[in-house]
Amino acid sequence: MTSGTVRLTTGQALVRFLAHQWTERDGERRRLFAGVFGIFGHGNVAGLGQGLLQAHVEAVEAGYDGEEHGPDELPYLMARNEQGMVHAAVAYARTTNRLQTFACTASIGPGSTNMVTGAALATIDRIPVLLLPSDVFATRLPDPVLQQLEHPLGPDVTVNDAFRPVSRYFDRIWRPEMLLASAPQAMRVLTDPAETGAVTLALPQDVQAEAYDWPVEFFRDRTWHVARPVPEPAALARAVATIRSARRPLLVAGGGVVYSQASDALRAFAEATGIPVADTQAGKGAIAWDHPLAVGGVGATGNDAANALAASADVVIGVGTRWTDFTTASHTVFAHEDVRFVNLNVAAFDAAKHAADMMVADARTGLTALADALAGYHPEDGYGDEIAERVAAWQGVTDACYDGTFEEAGQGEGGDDAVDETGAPRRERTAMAQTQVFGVLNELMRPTDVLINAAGSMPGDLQCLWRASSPEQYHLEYGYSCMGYEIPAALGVKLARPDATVVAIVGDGTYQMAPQEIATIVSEGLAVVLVLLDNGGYASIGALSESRGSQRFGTRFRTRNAGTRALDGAPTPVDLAANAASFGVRVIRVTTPEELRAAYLEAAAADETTIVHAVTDLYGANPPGSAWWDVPVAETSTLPSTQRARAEYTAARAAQRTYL
Ligand SMILES: Cc1ncc(C[n+]2csc(CCOP(=O)(O)OP(=O)(O)O)c2C)c(N)n1
Ligand SMILES: [Mg+2]
Repeated sequence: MTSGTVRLTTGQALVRFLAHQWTERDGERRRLFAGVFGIFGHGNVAGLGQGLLQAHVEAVEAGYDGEEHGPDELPYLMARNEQGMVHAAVAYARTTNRLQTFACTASIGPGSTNMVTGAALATIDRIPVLLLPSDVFATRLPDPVLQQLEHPLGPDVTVNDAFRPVSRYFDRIWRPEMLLASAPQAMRVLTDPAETGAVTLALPQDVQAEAYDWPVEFFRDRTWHVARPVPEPAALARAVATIRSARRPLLVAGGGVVYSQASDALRAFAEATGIPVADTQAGKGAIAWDHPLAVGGVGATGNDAANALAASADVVIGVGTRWTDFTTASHTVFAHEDVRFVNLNVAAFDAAKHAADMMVADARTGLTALADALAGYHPEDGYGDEIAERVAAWQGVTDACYDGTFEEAGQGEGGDDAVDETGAPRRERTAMAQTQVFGVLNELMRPTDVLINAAGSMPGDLQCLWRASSPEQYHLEYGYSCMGYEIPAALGVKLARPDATVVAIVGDGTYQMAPQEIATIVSEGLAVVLVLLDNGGYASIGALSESRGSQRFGTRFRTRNAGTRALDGAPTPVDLAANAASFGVRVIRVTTPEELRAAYLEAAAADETTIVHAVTDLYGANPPGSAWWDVPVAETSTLPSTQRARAEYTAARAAQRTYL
């Protein structure tokens, strides 16, 4: 046993502690922290910032050459926006199946609260990330300091209390020695698959610089064993009894299947039982798209085949899914009168949803146990043929969407498409449909490459169209569907998978919201591919607005029209490709699938970041929808468009179930 103490500041001690944390699962050991993202300000420059510098300098002096960093050192990456750095950390953690992550250090006040959105995303998506917002003086001697809230009812409340509801663990380190108790608990939550999410340690700026005599033991290497909980026998027996009673079962694979690396177990389960597998945004690719029992995306943005099977399923087995409204089509897609749920989830919270038979266990161990216990079981006769027929029909639709013939095949016909809600002509479809972009990418991307997206009209199209050949190929952030995730996520994924071609699909709305981390990507010398879909507005919200009677109000990038006083003037002349080029990256402009194909091949082969600027059509064509999403429409209105939409809404809501 090591004994004695070492005198370090809180900042220095935290760096050393974090550098010595490891995870282990299935016998493989990894550093829990690949490094620290940060942006310095007065809150952390002299505290944690000094600690990071000192660890680096000492490692260099000790002869660590940079290939392998020093044992007490954490590599530092300078971000451009605090929200972006949390996204990058989340993307890294997700890519490593939650076995590794980054810490993020920010200054007091705005630097810290800029991370709140990232914290919410991490917690909702169940992805580990350690947030280290700086905080006001513990001593309060110089109060009020720059950027201090001064809450009138409680001086111990600071802006960082905004992290509490979006963190799975929150503490404020008012004294250095509080770290001795709190830091290990923070590590426990980060590495617990059932509890993980954003973990926040708020660090008052004076405490960061304050010295303490730390027990040397605090800095020993510590390994966190990431659990694979096994199902309780009684819970397994209940689940098996329910599944054995099913004639038309359907399994829905969520992100938990991917994070548990349970693809082989899932495939074995499907093949042993003949139960088809649908997927959520986080679970897509858990089973390869061309497996005979893979039926693809289910729910509000799901495909016809999966949704038809969902509609008649008598037992629905959710594995590693949170059952969001997109997956359940707002509680309408599972429409069988007596539908029952079996939930296999490492988190009891998620397992309990929809009055399910709860199997609280790791996805891999749970699926293996289920497959064994279901020996001899099969769904009703003819189910397999029906699945094959439905999936084949949908693959025909996908082909047509990919090659751009889908619109001609049906959707473009009919009067409604020619005019908008005000009666004005709107469809001069001159640009490529984004589904054609996905067709090109799907054909060219390898199973080991990664496609990233989070918000806009793209997630819906991808959920029903993307043919994911591996779990790592499809990286959709759809728990928070946060505009601005995509570019920093490309950074995080590339750091985790340097050999993959990492492709982020970035809408023009998302690009304008948060392009900053391109600078970080460039300064780290990383080569990623960003495909910027420039359609002149919010295709997603525009279509939603129109369908809910709000006439695409405020969803196009147009200039103010002095005549109408609305934003329906000329298209805004902002040149996003030129803007992207200003980051010092290569930009290729494309307008056709053929140009895109050539640009992608060039970009994927390049050793620098490339932005492919693709002009796409704001109005689709999008794949046909087969399910509903609950977005309430104004109950009373003077606008006929809204009145019509309200009537449709009321009718659709009648199908909503409670699953109690
Ligand atoms: C941070 C954030 N703000 C607002 C939204 C709501 N929202 C969802 S999609 C969208 C528009 C996205 O526009 P763009 O990136 O151009 O994609 P497109 O809809 O054109 O495909 C908005 C505003 C969101 N998801 N995230
Ligand atoms: Mg757009």
